[in-house]
Amino acid sequence: MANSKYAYVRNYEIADPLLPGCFLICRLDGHSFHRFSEEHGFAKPNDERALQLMDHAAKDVMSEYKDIVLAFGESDEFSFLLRKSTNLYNRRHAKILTTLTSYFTSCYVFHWPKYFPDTSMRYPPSFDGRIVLYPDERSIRDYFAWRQADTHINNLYNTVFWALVQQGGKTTTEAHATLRGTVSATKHEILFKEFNMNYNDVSPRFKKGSIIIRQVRGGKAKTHVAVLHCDIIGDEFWAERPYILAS
Ligand code: DGT
Ligand code: MG
Ligand code: MG
Ligand code: MG
Ligand code: MG
Repeated sequence: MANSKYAYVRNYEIADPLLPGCFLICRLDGHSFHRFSEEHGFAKPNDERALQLMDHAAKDVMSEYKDIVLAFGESDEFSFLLRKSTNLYNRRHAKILTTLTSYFTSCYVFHWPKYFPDTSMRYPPSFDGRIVLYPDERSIRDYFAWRQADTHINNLYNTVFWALVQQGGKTTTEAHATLRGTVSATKHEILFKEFNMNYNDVSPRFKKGSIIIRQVRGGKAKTHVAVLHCDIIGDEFWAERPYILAS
């Protein structure tokens, strides 16, 4: 009663439902991780601990939100696919986006000491987030292909770039200049000829990113989440797991 003359303000809250029948992809990305990675001494080009921490936070998100059927991570980002018929929080845009983003961020901070036992956090990290709706299976497959192709392109560039700097004694400006306009075959060749490095031997985690799926354990109804570093662009991944896009 006492509140009733104020309650009209509630009417200013506008509903923000996400279109039904569409797949949802929520992508989170570390805010200013160029700085965060520098300040916390991440190894270049890839810090295994930092990537494992990202995977751990993403696994926690998937364990908490059962409607996430697939996740893909690289660098400071993670993408989560929610099944197209999800009714999570009645498909309220802000509710889904903010809870996933804040839960991921909390898990990242919560697990930090496990992966960086000798480095205390110098300031609190944050992640931005967005949700994009996709209408069909083709666009979902192309979305994940886009992210994994990005992983590969960036990793090849960064691997050669840091080899030129760390082992080749070039400045960062010189290394950028050396790589400007080079095709992928040339980058492979520089690695092999100048640094005796075969790109094929680079860890699949760095080349392919992290794919997180649900797996059924021993025929029981119980599922657990598993991290893979495999190809997601070709048909095989999807043909083996038709359930990912089925519901
Ligand atoms: P943003 O996302 O617009 O707020 O800005 P940034 O700085 O987060 O830029 P972004 O997300 O495009 O690029 C990711 C940054 O994170 C990039 O500067 C390199 C850094 N980073 C990510 N993973 C690693 C790693 O494993 N090792 C190192 N050294 N740096 C990393
Ligand atoms: Mg970022
Ligand atoms: Mg950016
Ligand atoms: Mg990023
Ligand atoms: Mg409340």
